[in-house]
Amino acid sequence: MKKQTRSLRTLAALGLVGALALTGCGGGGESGGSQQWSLGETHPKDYPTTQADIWFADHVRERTDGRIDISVRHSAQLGEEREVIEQVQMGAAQMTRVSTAPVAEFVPAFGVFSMPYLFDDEEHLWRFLEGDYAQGMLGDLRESGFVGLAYYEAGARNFYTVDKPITSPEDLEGLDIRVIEGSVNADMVEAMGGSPVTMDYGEVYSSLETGVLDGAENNEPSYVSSGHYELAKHFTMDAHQRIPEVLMINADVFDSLSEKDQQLLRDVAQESVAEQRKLWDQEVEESLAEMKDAGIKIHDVETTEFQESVSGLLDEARKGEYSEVMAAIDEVRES
Ligand code: GTR
Repeated sequence: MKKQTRSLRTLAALGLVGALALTGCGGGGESGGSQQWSLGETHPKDYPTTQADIWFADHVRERTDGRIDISVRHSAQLGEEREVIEQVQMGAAQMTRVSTAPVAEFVPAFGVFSMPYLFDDEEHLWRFLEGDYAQGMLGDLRESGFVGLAYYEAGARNFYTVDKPITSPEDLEGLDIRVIEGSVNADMVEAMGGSPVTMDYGEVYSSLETGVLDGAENNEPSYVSSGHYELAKHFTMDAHQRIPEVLMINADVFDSLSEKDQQLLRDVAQESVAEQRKLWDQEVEESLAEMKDAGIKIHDVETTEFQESVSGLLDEARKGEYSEVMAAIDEVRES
């Protein structure tokens, strides 16, 4: 039943988006006509990523004199992240802003961003994201039909639970914890001793409500804006992951543009990063204030035990498929 509902929704989205794209696809040349694109976004309108998407769309529209007209379809109007990525891959939607976690299902190299305790802090993450290696990874998205335009900030992910507070990895034992798509995320919770449940973001609220889940994990802005804080009132500051977001476009759509417009899209996307990061910092502060007002029990924990519980996972990754990228991340740490 769930599957059927989901595929019907995808079909509806495809029909709608396909029609939208066709009305405007006058070749996208600079000789007139406008391209109408859809940009899929899971978060509500006032969320920092959505606001940055809108900033990007407004500046692209302005700087192309309306030749490229991007409509930001926020609040998961086009479906959950995985389906939206598929739509962009097929060209049914043109762009999306998603977490790099589900992108790993399409381009496995992106799974590295889900590795726990990979980055020391936000500064370490951004020194890596702004460097050649990570910028090159945006280009690697092409192997699956995308062009990556920019990374956005998504803070640190933390556990939150309905009944039992998590103060050490042992507390996760026997708990069903929702994880974001991408196998590394399930491996992480398993290594810590919990039972991972991979589930769409949009299903987490009702699953916390009905007891299908004992908890989930996310950054403060998502925890608050999704309403999960109304149901899971223990929030553990364990900062187990820093998974950046990515803004990407269908590669054929991108290739159909003039070189000038391609550069313009890249430039505006890179410029939107500063805007997104500024909004992000504000939103984290506001979310923490809302959490306090709502009486959320915030557990400040020592992360050593959490880190130790996943050290095997990291060691394996360092020797295996992520050896090169993790060496690059370590190098940035030491530089
Ligand atoms: C948020 C992220 C979303 C989505 C969500 C999730 O932090 O911004 O794109 O991936 O997490 O947990 O599914």
